[in-house]
Amino acid sequence: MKLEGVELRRVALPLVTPFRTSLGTQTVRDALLVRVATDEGEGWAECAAEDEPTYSPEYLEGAADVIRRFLVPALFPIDLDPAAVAPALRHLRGHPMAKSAVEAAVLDAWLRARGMSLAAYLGAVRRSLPVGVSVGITDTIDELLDTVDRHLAAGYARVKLKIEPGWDLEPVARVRETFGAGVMLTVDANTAYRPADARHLAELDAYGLAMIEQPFAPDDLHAHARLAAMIGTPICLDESITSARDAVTAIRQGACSIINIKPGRVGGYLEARRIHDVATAHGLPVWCGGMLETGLGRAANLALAALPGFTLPGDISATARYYQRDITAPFTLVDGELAVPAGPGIGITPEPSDLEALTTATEWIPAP
Ligand code: OSB
Ligand code: MG
Repeated sequence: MKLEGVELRRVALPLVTPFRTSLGTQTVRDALLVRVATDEGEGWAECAAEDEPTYSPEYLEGAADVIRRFLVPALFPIDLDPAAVAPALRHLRGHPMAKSAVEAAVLDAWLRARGMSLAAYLGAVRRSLPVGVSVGITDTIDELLDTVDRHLAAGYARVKLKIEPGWDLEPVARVRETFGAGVMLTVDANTAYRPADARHLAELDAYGLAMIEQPFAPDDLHAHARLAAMIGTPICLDESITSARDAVTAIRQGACSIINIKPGRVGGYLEARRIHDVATAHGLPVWCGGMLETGLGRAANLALAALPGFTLPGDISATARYYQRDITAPFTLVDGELAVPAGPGIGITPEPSDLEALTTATEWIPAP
């Protein structure tokens, strides 16, 4: 398959409610879409990079720049197939979200041309999945309880509360006492704590959480291993894991017993599958994280999350939890589950009128 050109498209999707985490507050998802044009047809993907480099060092304009200047030029000369993309980009350091988007668009085009779904290609074993919801920090506990109540009524299988110093034990205690022991409840700190906070975090052990996600800095595996040894609640790593090799290192060090896999963070769906494979081989459950994706990213994440080792509900919520208007047809919960797209490639394409209405800029990168 030969690359003929690449379109980079910026879209802006207002969130239905502001999403506040220890990293900041988002009211709009500015996203970067990648459309590859090849001699066998086109493919679409979404870059996970956010507007600002807070969750990850990558950011939207930086990702667009590295795709335009380095990634796409490295792909024009080669005979493209999905497995050839990462090796062709390996000499370019870092930028996993940019690389993941380009690889995912090639995957979509290549699979579409072959009539195969991404789910089937990756090795999916389920046609629909129970999913979770990530609940931002709110101004008041009452507002949090109302939000959680709505999500549980909608059928979500797991609730994740964003926490930070000053918003941890009390919201967790109140959610647990309001909704009972039967609710699968987790917390995500997005690196907001210091190693000296370990004793405080250990108090979360009282609330039967299914995991504590990424309390400490991405490069501090040791602090996570120390906390893991102090408490019974499983530790899950998100920001710390950027490759299958990182996953093995973290597992060997006892820094986590669960991994949140985000394809963008780890450089693509193929590396994501390798992390799934090594985690499963070590007996760890994994789940698919989210980056407030549009329908394009959500479709591909559902395919990944249908692999057998994804035994915990992911941050892949219904469209209505994020956006009033998306660039694709909406994903809806049916009996608490989302369907895994079964059509060729990622199984969905943008709706032209929605795409046009939400687009803020486009750019065409032609063959040299
Ligand atoms: O840490 O999981 C995270 C969103 C943006 C950046 C980081 C994270 C998140 C979420 C949202 O928690 C998950 C979702 O897309 O539903
Ligand atoms: Mg997280």
